[in-house]
Amino acid sequence: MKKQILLATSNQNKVREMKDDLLIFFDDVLSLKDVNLTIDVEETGTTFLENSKIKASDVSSKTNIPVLGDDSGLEIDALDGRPGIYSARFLQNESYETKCKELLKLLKDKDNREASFTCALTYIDKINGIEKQFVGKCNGRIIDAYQDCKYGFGYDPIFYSYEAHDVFGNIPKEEKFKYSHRGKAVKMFLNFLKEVYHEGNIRNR
Ligand code: ITT
Repeated sequence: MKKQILLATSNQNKVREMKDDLLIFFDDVLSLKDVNLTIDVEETGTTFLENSKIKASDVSSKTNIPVLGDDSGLEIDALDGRPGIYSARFLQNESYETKCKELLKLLKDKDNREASFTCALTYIDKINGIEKQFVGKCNGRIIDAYQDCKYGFGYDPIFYSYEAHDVFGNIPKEEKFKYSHRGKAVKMFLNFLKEVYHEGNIRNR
C-alpha cells in the first residue's frame, strides 16, 4: 500500500521546501489542493505548537490520510519576540516586501538585531493512533537594509542565518533546508518515522 502524507498548509512555499525530504519516506506527498480540502479553523493558540496542532487536527478530522501541520514564524528579540505567532497576520494583506521593510523600520536605531525562526510540526496518523510534535529553531540576525532576493519567501530577505552564513533569501531551498527551522523539524520527524513504522505492529500506510 502506498505511504501517503497530507500537508495541512495552504502555503505552497512550505510544501515546496518539505516535499523532497518527505519523499525519502513517503510515496506521495499531498497538499490540500490535491485532495480538495481547506483549513477551516482559526489559529487561536498562543504558541507555534498549539497552532500547528489546531491545523493538523482540523485537516485530520476530514481524512484518513496521515497529516502534517506546520506553524512557523520569525521572532525578533528587540521587538519582544514579535511578529512570532502573528508572522502571517502582521500587516495582513500587505506584501512581504512591505512587511519586511516595516520590521526594518521598527528596528531602526536598535543595536540588538538577534532573531530566530521556529517551525512546529504536528503529525497525526489517526488510523494507527499516532500523534507527535517536533520543533526546529534556527538563530540569526535581521540585516540592516532590504534587498531583493532570488530565493526563499516570507521574511527570508531580511534574515541572516548564523549557520548558513548567508541571508536565507540568497540561498537555494536545498541549502536553506540544511540549516532552517523547518529543515531541522523535518529531520526529527523523519527519524521518528523510521523508528516507529519499523516496528511490525504498525501499518506502513
Ligand atoms: P498555513 O497556516 O496554511 O500553514 P501560513 O503562511 O499562514 O500558512 P503560518 O501561520 O505558520 O503559515 O505563518 C508563518 C509565517 O511566517 C508566514 O508569514 C511566513 O511567511 C513566515 N515564515 C515561516 N517560515 C518561514 C521561512 O522559512 N522563511 C521565511 N518566512 C517564513
